[in-house]
Amino acid sequence: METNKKVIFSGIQPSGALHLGNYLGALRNWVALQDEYNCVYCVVDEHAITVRQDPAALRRQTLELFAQLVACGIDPEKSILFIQSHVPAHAELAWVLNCYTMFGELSRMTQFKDKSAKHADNVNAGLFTYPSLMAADIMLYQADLVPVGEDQKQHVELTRNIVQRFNGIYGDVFTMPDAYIPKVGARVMSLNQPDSKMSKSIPEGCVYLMDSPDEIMRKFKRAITDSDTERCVRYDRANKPGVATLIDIYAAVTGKSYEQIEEEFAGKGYGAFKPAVGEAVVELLRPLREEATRLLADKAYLEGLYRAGAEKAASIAQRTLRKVHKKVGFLPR
Ligand code: ATP
Ligand code: LTN
Repeated sequence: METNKKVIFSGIQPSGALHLGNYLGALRNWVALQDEYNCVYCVVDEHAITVRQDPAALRRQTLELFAQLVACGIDPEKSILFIQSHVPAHAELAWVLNCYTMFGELSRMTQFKDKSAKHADNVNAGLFTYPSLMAADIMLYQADLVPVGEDQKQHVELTRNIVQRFNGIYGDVFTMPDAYIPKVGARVMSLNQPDSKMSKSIPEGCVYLMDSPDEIMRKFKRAITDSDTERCVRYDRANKPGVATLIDIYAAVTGKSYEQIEEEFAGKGYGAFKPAVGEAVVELLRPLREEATRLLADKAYLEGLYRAGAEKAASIAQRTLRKVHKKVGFLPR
């Protein structure tokens, strides 16, 4: 890694297919930041098993996600791209950090509360300590910035607390990271439940990167708008949440402001607006889907990429882990 550049770290779970929320909220930034920073990007399969996964499906989704990240523009020559379980230092540092993370802190995490309500039959210790593994991911690479969607802000805040606590005891071991949240696209909402974030757990309202153009158009045509009689394209999140969701997506995809969008569709109604948003998304995703399909046909090439990525990641991670082991008082190997 070049020494004069700041470090970026981010991760994404292979727990399902990549969707428009992931792309606009996080991935697009991952790509944009590659020239200016030393970027380290990770497919976090260890995080994914905090909820039950089918092993064959997890393997397939991990490879597919890896290919999709490359297709979206993560360049393995510029950035380090790897799979979390291939670098054992993540699990090793997470154990140490668990001993510097408080039960009360973890209990306050909204993702833990949400996921333990959703998976009430499997509230396992990994789901609870998930944020210490995420902190380990970030801290191993001494990351300055963590590009994520709004929902992950609380986890980055917790990481900051752990850094402060650890450094307070042992001196300057870790860099203090900051969350990097985009201005548009930070929280893409579900097309059919506009008060929930777009998520693979609500598949009807979720547009996947690999959806066919027909499927994307179908989802946008069925998107919830509202029943007011004026049927006018105007941004009003409180009273017209469905329309606001579509305007937000259109703004994030085209770069237009709310005012420009309202003007563009003045007097046209939802019948024209919904397919226009659909078409913009189809064109955004088309080249990404085609490139991912092409890459997935060459498994040997992808294997070569993730092996090389893990090697580069491990050498940085190992350096931090050795330092930590020394600080906490483990005998050197
Ligand atoms: P899901 O809710 O679909 O299970 P997730 O948040 O559990 O998604 P990841 O796939 O790990 O899981 O998310 C990867 C990145 O995408 C994170 O940075 C997250 O903040 C971002 N992200 C996820 N959903 C959205 C959304 N609807 N809008 C904006 N960003 C999002
Ligand atoms: N918790 C995140 C995924 C994640 C991550 C990370 C993001 C795991 N480790 C490190 C940024 C940095 C999620 O659920 N989206």
